[in-house]
This record gives sequence, C-alpha cells and structure tokens, in this order.
Amino acid sequence: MSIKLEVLPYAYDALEPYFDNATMTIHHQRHHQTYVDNFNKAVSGTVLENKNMEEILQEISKHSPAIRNNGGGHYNHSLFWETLSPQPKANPEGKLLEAIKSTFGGVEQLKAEINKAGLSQFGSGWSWLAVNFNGRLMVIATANQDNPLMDTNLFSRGFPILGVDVWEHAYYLKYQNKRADYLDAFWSVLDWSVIEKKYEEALQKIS
Ligand code: MN3
Repeated sequence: MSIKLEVLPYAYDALEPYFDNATMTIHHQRHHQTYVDNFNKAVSGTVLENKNMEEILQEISKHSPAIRNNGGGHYNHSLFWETLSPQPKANPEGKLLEAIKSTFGGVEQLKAEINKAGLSQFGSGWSWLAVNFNGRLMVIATANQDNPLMDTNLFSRGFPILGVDVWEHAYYLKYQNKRADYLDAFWSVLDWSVIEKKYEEALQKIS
C-alpha cells in the first residue's frame, strides 16, 4: 500500500494559542511527510504494498525497523491530527463517559493518567488511551513511533482511540522543555466527539 500525507481538516494556525502555527506546519509538512516517504520506500516492491496499515502494525514484529518507525509514524500522526479541532467537543458523553468513570473514576482522573504517562515517557514517544482486546479502556505510553496495536507490546495491546505525541518536535518551539504545559494545552484542542466514535469502532472490532 502506498500511503500519502492527507491535508489537515483545519488551518495550521487554527489551534492557536494552544498549538502554534510554526509547530503545526513543520510537524505536518516535514515530520509526518518524512514518515510517509520513508514508509513508501520501505514497502515498495514488497507484499506489504497490498496490506492495510492496521494489519501491518498488528504483526510488526515480523517487519523491519523502517516499517515499524515509519508505518507507526504515519498511523500515529494521522490519528493525532484527526482528534484535534479548533471547535472541539470539550467533554465525553454516553458510553465512553460511562467507561471512563468505571475505569478511572472520571474524566479528570483519566486526563491525569494520560499526562503522567506522557511525562514519564523517557525520550520520545506517545501517551495513549486504548481499548484492550477485552474491551476495557487502558492508558499506556510507548516509545518512538510504537503504538498499542503492535505485537511488540507484550502486556498491553489494544486499539488506540486517543494519542498524544510527546516527541520534542511536537512542542519544543512553543513550550521548550515544558512538556507538562504542552500536555495541559492538548486537552483544549482535543475533540471528544472523535474519541467517542473511535471507542465505538474499537468495540465493534473486538465483538
Ligand atoms: Mn510527531
């Protein structure tokens, strides 16, 4: 499968003042584009050209570091962009809210867990909310461009429904070393309506 960089559904400056124009532009046009280009190079002429990304990531242990890093990079950033919005739904409702309450106690507790996972990720990586293969919500952090789908996660695999990029390239221009401030700002541009939809889709994949 040859992949391409999708245009963002909002302008690069639309998430100001939380995510700044320069970071968004470079993050999308250069970082994400590089994952796309390197993934395409790595799969060119192989059987992976005919597989979808979720299938590839679910058996990533069979594949090269180039596929893992760049396939993960493309998948993770696509999910990240999709869940951000200049007019976000500020709070989850319905089934997702019920699951958050029963698993974490409430939305504030969940946010604190995701922030903590993001802050304690040493070096580059991601903090995730995912639905494990038993249908339960979980928070995990992964290194580099790994994600919860990958079979290299021995203890906590699942379908990611929310991810925060904690690579320095995601925040350094505006927040410098203050990763915690960036994580706080993330919640102001996260669109919970997308997470609700992804939660339903994940439950359907499991059932
Ligand atoms: Mn990134």
